[in-house]
Amino acid sequence: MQLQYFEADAPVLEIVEALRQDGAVAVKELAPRSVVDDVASDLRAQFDAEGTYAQCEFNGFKTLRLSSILARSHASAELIGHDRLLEIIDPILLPNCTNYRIGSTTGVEILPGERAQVPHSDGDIYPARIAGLEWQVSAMWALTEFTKENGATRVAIGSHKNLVDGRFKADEMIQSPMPRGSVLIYLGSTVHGGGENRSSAPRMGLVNTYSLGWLRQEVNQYLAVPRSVIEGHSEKIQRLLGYQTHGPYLGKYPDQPDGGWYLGNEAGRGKVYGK
Ligand SMILES: O=C(O)CCC(=O)C(=O)O
Ligand SMILES: [Fe+2]
Repeated sequence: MQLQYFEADAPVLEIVEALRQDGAVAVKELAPRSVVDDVASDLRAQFDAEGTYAQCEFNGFKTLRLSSILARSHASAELIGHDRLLEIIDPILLPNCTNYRIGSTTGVEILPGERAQVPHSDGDIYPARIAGLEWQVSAMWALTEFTKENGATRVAIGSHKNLVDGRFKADEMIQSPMPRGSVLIYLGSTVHGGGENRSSAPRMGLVNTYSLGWLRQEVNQYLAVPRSVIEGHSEKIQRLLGYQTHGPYLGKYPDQPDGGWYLGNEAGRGKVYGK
């Protein structure tokens, strides 16, 4: 079992085909170096100040985490709303929704001495399964280089096709070493987990999930990202965060026109992202 790696300018459809087939794919150095530098430096001190809140058996006790990244790093919007990444996600999610949105944005810094994270499928936050339908897609950006020694994410290739007793099962986990600025994309059903950090330096990543537009988002983004912050982001990011309806009716705000959104474009029957 091997993870397929693509260059940043590889044809989107080839990347999507690999993602569909294997349940995971890596795109090398997709992010501009300056954006990776900015996001990593925005988050670094915050990891130290607030990063222990989610420590537990599942996440480990030597891993720092940060949630609500758009509220912590303006530059993170360039990773979260990266056009090529969204072009890869579109054909996975848009057949089953009119638009999709961010479920969670999480900084993960695995410190030296951390053991491997419990293998899991991120889509298991939703308590049901429909064969062949993905609830969400995850994108893990390497903010430092990911190596086999420092805890590169482990993935079970093909596990998204291995549904046993209502859960996806992994036969074998492989690691996903990749240069800084690369992104590992995996389906909501794909079994994966953070790796063991046997090195002497932290491994920093940013993992964002994108879920079907008619699902409850993993994190309540309307509370997690203050309105004053979201107003400073682009329409694309506002829509991705959920400031739009799904189809004409779902998630309406009073007096909002069908299919519209209420930040920045009161009148808007603007295009639905991805259509
Ligand atoms: O840190 C990693 O490599 C994976 C993290 C992860 O799977 C998660 O937070 O759900
Ligand atoms: Fe995960």
